[in-house]
Amino acid sequence: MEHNTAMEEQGYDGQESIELPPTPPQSKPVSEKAESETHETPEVEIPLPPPSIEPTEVLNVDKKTPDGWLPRDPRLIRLTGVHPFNVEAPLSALYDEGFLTSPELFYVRNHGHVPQCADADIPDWEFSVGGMVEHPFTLTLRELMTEFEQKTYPITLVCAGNRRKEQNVVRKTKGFSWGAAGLSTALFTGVIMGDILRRAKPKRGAKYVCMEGADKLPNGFYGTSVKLNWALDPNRGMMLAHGMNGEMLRPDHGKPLRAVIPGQIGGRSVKWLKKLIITAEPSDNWYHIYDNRVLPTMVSPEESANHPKWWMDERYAIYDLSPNSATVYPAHDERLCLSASPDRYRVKGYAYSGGGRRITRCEVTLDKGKTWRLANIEYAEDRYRDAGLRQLCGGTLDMEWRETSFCWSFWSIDIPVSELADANDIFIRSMDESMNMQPRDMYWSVLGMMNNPWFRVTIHKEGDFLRFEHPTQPALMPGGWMERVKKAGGNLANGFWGESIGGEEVATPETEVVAEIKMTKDGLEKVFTIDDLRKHDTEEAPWFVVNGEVYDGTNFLKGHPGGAQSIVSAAGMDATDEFMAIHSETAKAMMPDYHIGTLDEEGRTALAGGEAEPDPNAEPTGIFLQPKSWKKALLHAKKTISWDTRLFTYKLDHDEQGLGLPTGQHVMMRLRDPVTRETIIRSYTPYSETNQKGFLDVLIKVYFDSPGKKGGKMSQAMNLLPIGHFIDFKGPIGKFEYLGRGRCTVNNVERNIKSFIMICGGSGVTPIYQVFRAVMQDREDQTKCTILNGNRLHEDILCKADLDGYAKDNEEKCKLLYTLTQPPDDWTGLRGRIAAPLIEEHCHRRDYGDGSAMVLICGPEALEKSVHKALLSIGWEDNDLLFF
Ligand SMILES: Nc1nc2c(c(=O)[nH]1)N[C@H]1C(S)=C(S)[C@@H](COP(=O)(O)O)O[C@H]1N2
Ligand SMILES: [Mo]
Repeated sequence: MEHNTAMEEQGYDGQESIELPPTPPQSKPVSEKAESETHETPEVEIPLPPPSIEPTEVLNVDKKTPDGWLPRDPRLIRLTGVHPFNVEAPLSALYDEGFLTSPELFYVRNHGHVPQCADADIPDWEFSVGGMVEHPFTLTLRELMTEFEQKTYPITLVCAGNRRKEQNVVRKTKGFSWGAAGLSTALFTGVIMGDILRRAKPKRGAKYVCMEGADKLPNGFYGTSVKLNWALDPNRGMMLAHGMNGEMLRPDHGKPLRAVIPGQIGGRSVKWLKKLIITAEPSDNWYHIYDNRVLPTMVSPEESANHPKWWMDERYAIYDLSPNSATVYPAHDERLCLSASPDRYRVKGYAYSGGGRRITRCEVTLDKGKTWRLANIEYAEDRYRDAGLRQLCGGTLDMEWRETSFCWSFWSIDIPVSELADANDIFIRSMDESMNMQPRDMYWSVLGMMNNPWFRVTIHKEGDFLRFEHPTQPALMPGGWMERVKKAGGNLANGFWGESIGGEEVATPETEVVAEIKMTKDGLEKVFTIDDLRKHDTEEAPWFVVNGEVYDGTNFLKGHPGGAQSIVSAAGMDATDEFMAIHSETAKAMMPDYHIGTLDEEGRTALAGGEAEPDPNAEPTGIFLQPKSWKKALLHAKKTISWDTRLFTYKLDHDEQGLGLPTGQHVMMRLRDPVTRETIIRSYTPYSETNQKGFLDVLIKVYFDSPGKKGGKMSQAMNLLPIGHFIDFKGPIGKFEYLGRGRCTVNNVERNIKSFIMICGGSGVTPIYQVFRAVMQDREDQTKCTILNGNRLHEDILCKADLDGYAKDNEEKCKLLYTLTQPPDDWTGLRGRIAAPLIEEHCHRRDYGDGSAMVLICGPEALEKSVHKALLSIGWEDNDLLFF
C-alpha cells in the first residue's frame, strides 16, 4: 500500500486564491505605501496555514505540572517525560500538514515552565532595549504593534538537537532524543529586529544582541545572543514576532512576544522576550554557554565536564544551521505490497540548510553511495517571493527582493518498485548553494547537536512485502535499524553503518553492563494507589516512593543515619532523586526490607509531575527552609578563602527571613551539573550562624579533579555557578540537635552532657564548628569541648581563625588540637593522621568521667571508620558516638 500524501493533495497548491486568515486585531500595517502597492500586486497563490484546531483541554498528564493550565495536543511525542514540555509531532503528521505547520503540532522546546500572560495583559507586555545604546528604552507590545511596520514571513525553526536520537544510539550524549521532526514552519508576524535596534542607536564597539526570556530556570532566565551586524541586516530577516499563522503566538511558542532568528538554530529564537541587551561580548547566560554547541568530537563527556574552557570557546557555538534532510515516506515500518503496488513508488521528505542558503540538490542512492539519482525539489517559500508585495496575516509580505531561503523544502523522487526490492537501503543527502553537503558519517559530539549524516532507511523483504525501517524512533520509543544493529553486536561507528565488513570479527551482542542494586522484595504483588500513599504522609508511619515502588520507613525511623526527619520529609512523596543521589550501594541493598508494594500507574503519573514549583505569588514566610519542598536561593557572593576553599553566600527570600536550622543539623543542597545535567544533591552545614537573617553562608572545599583522579562533582559544580544563579535547598536534616547548656537530642531523645569530644577531618569541621560556636558564645554554657582536627597542610585547616578566636576567649572550657600529616618545620601542634595513637592519647574514655560525654565525629568515610574502631577499643560505646 503506497502512502503518498503529497502537498498537492492538501489543497494548498492551486485551488486557493489568497484569502487572509483572521488577523490579530491589534496589528495594523503602518506603511501607507505598502497598503497602496498591495493593490497592484498580481494574484499569486501562496501556501496558507493548514486548518488548525486550538486544543481546549488541559491533558491529564499536564495537570500536576507547573504548566497545568495549558491545553495541548495529545498527538505530540514527549521527549523529556511529562515536564518540561519538549515534543515533536509524528514525522508523517508533520509532513502531511504541508509547508506550514499548525501551532498545535509545531515542535516545542521548553527548558522549564511556560510563563503566563493573560489575554488582557498582552498589550502591556513590556520589554527593554539597553546595554551599549545611545537611547535605551522599554516598549510595550501595543507600541511595538502600532509604532513599527509589521511584516509577515514564512520561517522554519529547527532545534539544534534535531535527529539527535541517532547520536544517542551510537553513544549517549548529554541531550535528549529528538527524532527527525524537531523542526516546524509558520508564518511569523512582527517587527524587523533592526528597526527596533536602530531606534536605540547601538554605540561604537557594540557587537552582540543578547536576549532574555521571562522563563526563570534553575540557572537564571533563558537567554542567548546573536551578532549585532546580522541583526541589522535585513537579508537575515530577524524579527520580534507576536503572530504565528495569523493568530497570536500560543503560550508554548512564546506568547505574547518572541524573537525569530531565521536560518539559525531554534535556540537563538528566545521566547517570552523581556530584554534585548547590546554588548561587546557574546551572552554570558548559562544557557548560551552550556547549550547549543558542537564541541570537537574527541572531547568526551568527562573531558568537557573537567575543563570549562571547552564551553567558553565561541568557535564551538552554533549559529547557522547546516544542510540536513530526512526521508518521510516510506515511513518507519511502512509496508509496500509488491504484487499490488503501482510500478513506481514516490520516495519523499524534507531538506533545509542554514544562514539563508538555498538547498540546491537532493540526491538519493540505493547502493550505499556508488551511484546517485537527483530528486525533485519543491521550494514552497519561493511562491511568497513571487507573490510580490501584499498584506498577509496583519503584516506586509515583501520577499521579492530577498534572496535568502529560510524554510524547509520538499524533495521527492519516483523509484521503480523492482529497484527498491533489489536494494537494501535508501539514502538521502542534500547540498546547499555554498556546496556544503551532508556528511556520509556521523560527527558525534558531547551535546549531540547538528546531527546531519546521510539519512538511511533500510529495506526488508518479507514475502510479498517490502518493509522499511528508519534509523530511530524519537524519545525512548524502541525501533529503527540503529538500535537493531547495535543490539546484534554491530559497531555503528565502523564507517559502514554497523554492517560487517569482509574479514571483520563478529562482535558479540551487547550485554547489560551496569548491575543495578536490587531494591525490591520478590513476590510482592500489592499495588497501592496515590490515596493509600497520601494516607501515610505521617510522622508515625511514613511511606515513600522510589522508582515507582512503595516503601514503609516506620521501622527505620530510629536507625536512619540521616535522622528520622529525612524519612518523614519524604512521606507521601516520590523520593527517587534524593534517594538515588545520596545513598550508597550498601544503603540501597537494605531497601528490600522496607519494600511493601508497587504504586499503580495513575499514582506514578500523579507523582511524575514532580514538585510543583513554588508559587511565585505565595507570601514569603518567616522561615526559609521547608522540610518537604525545595526552595531556591540566589548565589549572592563568592569569596575565595584559599586556593581550594570558597565561601558562598546565598540570598534568602527576604532580608528578615530566618534560615530555620537547628544547631547541629544540616541542609540539603541540589543543583544540576552544568555539563552533564545530572542532578546532584549533598548535605552541608552552613557556616553562618543559625539565627542569621536574610542570608546563608556555606564554606566549601572544592575537590578539583587532578590527573588520574576525579574530584568532587558537587563542589566543582557549585564553584562553576555564576553569581545570580539559583541553587535549591531543603531541610533541615540530621538526627542530632544541640539545644544549649549541655542539652541535646539524638533522634528526639533528650540527654544532658558535660563535655563534647569533637573529632573532624578536612571540611568535616563545619558541623562541628556549628555546635562548638554555640557552646562558646553562651557564657552560661559550661559544656567542655575538646576538638581534634586533622588536616594535611597548615593552609588546609578550615575556620582556623574562628576556632582560635573562640578558644582564646574560653580557655577554661575549651581545648583545641590540630594535627597535620604534612606539617611545616616550625609546626608546634600535633603530627600524624587521626588514628588510634592520637585518639588514645587525647580522647580516652577515662578522662571524661561518667556517662555524660559525647563524641561528635565528622570527616571522610575512611577517617570515620578508623576513629570508630579506635574509640570502641578505649571504652567508648556506640551510644556515646555521633557521626554526622
Ligand atoms: N525563553 C525561552 N526561549 C527559548 C527556549 C526556552 O526554553 N526558553 N528554547 C529555545 C530552543 S532550544 C528552541 S529549539 C526554540 C523552540 O521554539 P518552539 O518551542 O516555539 O518550537 O525556542 C528557543 N527559545
Ligand atoms: Mo533547541
